[in-house]
Amino acid sequence: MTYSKNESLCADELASLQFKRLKETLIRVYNLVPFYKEKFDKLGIKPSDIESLEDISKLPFTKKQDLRDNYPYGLFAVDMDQIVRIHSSSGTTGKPTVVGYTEHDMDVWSEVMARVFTMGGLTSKDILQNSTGYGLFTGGLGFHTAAERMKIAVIPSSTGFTSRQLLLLKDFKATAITGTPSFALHMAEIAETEGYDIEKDFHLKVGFFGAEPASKGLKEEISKIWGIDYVEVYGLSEIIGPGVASSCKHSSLLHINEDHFYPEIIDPKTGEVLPDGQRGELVVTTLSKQALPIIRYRTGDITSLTRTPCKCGRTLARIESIVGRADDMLVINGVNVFPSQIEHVLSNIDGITLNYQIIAKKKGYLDKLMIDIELNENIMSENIRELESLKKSIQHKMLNNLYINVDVKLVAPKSIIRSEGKAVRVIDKRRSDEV
Ligand code: DLL
Repeated sequence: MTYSKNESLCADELASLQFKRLKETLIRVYNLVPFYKEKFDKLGIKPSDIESLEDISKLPFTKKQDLRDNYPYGLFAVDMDQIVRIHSSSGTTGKPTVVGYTEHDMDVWSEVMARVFTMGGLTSKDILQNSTGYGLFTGGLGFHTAAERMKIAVIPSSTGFTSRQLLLLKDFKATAITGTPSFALHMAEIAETEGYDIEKDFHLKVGFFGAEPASKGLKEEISKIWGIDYVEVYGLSEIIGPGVASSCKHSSLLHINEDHFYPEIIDPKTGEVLPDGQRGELVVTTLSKQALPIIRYRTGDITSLTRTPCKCGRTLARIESIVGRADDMLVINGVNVFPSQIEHVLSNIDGITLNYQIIAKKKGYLDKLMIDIELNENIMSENIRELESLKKSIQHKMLNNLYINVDVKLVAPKSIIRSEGKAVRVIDKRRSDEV
């Protein structure tokens, strides 16, 4: 079953809808967003020069930095009185990326998310425990709005507070759950230590997981432990939030809602468009967004695209699960963190140097971020209380700026190994720690 007829259009119908929407989007950005007018003019391109979908490769890319440079509303194509929702992510230099939605955009978002729920078999008879973070992050409210649209009883439990989540799960008899894959496993672990019988105490049949990478093994484990179908959800705030793509019951590949989000795979080094089946960086152009239309957004996510038919009957192209990132962004329990953000926070603190090392590890099923930071020679203090308070203040600043808990270790000057070439700032041990 599909939610919308656009999920199973024939190739010609889809292409003509995409092209019509692309033209509207190009006219919109050219006339309403000075950033795009300038970029197009520099390349000598007018919207009318784009005569086919393939011509999209003539258009310039948009990068995360472009959103930051135009903070907060510089890339919006509507007046503020049209905006009904604002979300935002943490920023590299204190400047977050800000995304806005008109009523129409909210409608598109809840529609694509309703497609996701339909893929997982949800109907108005279901009860959904939404264990995804609410707030500026697009996850929680992205799921929530679509659940209300489908008249699903939604429990806005947000993330964290594991014992309470388990209590709700049992007593409120949720049939479906959302969250990050790592939180799903963490919950299962706590359920076991707290003496729950997962099979008897809970009523879940399906889970919707995303916001961070999960290996095939991890997904299978979650399905097995909870006894549920695993629907993978992919998305990013700059494009809309969750709901850009999701997996159906017939395969682990994710159908991309390409009637709204036009996908391309490029070579991240040359920018050249790659053929179907080849891995590269996913680039997305929004086809129906009003508030923040984006042309050829470089997601940084590495995947491949296939147009082979799927047993479910949807004709939408599919991407494989994200296999990595083209840049150095870390995804920590669903929260995006760039090493440069960490360095920015550290650069404003007295008593430490900028010789540091970031270590990402697994603690149980959750991600843990640790930072070893060299103390400044002058502050090298024997006073444990002073050091403890410095450490706490750094941890506090990290939480305020990056929205994650970081475990800080202050180490002696010159104790972090220097490398001859590029400094090794990040050690990601999560793959080897994987359970
Ligand atoms: O993570 C939106 C989302 C919320 C998706 C809930 C799914 C579920 P951002 O915070 O902007 O938005 O982060 C986007 O997270 O570029 C990927 O690197 C990563 N990501 C998102 N979904 C997946 C996934 C939300 N299924 C960034 N697998 C993206 C791997 C994912 N990585």
